[in-house]
Amino acid sequence: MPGMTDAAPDYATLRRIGWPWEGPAEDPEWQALAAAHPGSRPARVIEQHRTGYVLAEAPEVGFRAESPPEWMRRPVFRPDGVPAHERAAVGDWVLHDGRRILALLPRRTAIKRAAAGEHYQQQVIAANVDTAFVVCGLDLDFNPRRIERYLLLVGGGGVQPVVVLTKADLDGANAEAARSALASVAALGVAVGALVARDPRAAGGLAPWLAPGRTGVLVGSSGAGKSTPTNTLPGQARMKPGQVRARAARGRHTTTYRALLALPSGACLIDTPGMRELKPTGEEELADGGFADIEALAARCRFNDCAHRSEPGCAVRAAVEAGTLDASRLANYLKLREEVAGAAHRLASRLAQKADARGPARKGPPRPPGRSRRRWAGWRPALRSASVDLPPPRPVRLSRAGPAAAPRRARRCPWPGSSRACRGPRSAPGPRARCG
Ligand SMILES: Nc1nc2c(ncn2[C@@H]2O[C@H](COP(=O)(O)OP(=O)(O)OP(=O)(O)O)[C@@H](O)[C@H]2O)c(=O)[nH]1
Ligand SMILES: [Mg+2]
Ligand SMILES: [Zn+2]
Repeated sequence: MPGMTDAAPDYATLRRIGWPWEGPAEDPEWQALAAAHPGSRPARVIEQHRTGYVLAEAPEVGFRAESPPEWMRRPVFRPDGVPAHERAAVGDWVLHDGRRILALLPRRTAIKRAAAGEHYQQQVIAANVDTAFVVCGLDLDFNPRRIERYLLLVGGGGVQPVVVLTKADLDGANAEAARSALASVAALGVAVGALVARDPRAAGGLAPWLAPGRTGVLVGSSGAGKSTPTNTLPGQARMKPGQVRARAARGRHTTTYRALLALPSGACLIDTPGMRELKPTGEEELADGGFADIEALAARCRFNDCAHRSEPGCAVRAAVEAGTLDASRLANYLKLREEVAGAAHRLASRLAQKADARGPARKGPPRPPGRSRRRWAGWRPALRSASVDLPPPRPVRLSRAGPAAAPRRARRCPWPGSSRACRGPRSAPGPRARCG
């Protein structure tokens, strides 16, 4: 906060908004940044507006902070520019001097999408989150293909997805039919639950994933019922009027910016505005994004480059014919695979341009930007609320492990020499090799 930069950070209080350690940062990259900014303090981004950020060092005590000058320029993939995804987003930890943000601390997870527009950009939807609640109404909003798209972006960011079907109370809502439409996703270990978001007990249904120190994010289309449970969370005051904008025509409130709420449980929950476009960034792995079963089948096709359309010996089409794979899910997989490949191509050419513009002074090829990490991915929540209709949490990985998973074919890494874990080219299933 302004004028408070000389006191040491209060880590016990920071922990209530998700600080990952008992005391000072234990991550060497965080330590190095702190050393580079003597006198700076860590804070979490709790609100992200078009005009700037609100940071917090404690629950419910936010303060506005200016962005670094280089973030005020148009985001570009140029040596002198900072692309959008390398700027802070809600959920990020930053270093500040009480007035201005000095540095963005490395993320452990990030849910990203490709930003709309002519030039390739990535937009961070939420950073440092453990669980993403993919909220979908059991009304006209219900669309398994759209949920699969969300799972690709969520799983691709190293975040555990949970599908939350709302409006189970509406006439015509058929939770059972919805569950069976999502059976393949549930079989990969994704919890799928239905609830009435308006029911005060609904928020309890999310509690198993909101243990102390954890951060969840609500994503889904506008009107799906993302904000409604945040108003009924135990001990949670209703959203302040300033946080929502009345949508007079339909008489409801639309969230207009991303905001992090510190819950009395010690967890954090990020509410986001509804998203219309969900384009992959090109960094996603389809196997981690809810298609591990199809990727495993694809490894058994006769041809390495099988397009799963009309080739002989295609194990994927055989599964459709045998009735074990839904044809529309396969069509969605093929569409998303093409989008991921297209985005990966655009990303690679942006990185190459950036490296060229830097000139020969820089050693080695470019690093993939802002790659999310899974450093703390092994966590499993232990709590379970009895009053709701959500199954218990399951492990993070969406891939089907064990003998069912076919061996992946090795391919060359597009970013050799990178110190980050490389996930291989995105256009087809590949190994999670470490570059070197
Ligand atoms: N009947 C019923 N209505 C619900 C339920 N959940 C949400 N609603 C209603 O749906 C409308 C939209 O809910 P919100 O929670 O504001 O939706 P949102 O996903 O936050 O929407 P955006 O902020 O625009 O992205 C409100 O009028 C809610 O009262 C539910 O489970 N059952
Ligand atoms: Mg909302
Ligand atoms: Zn095939």
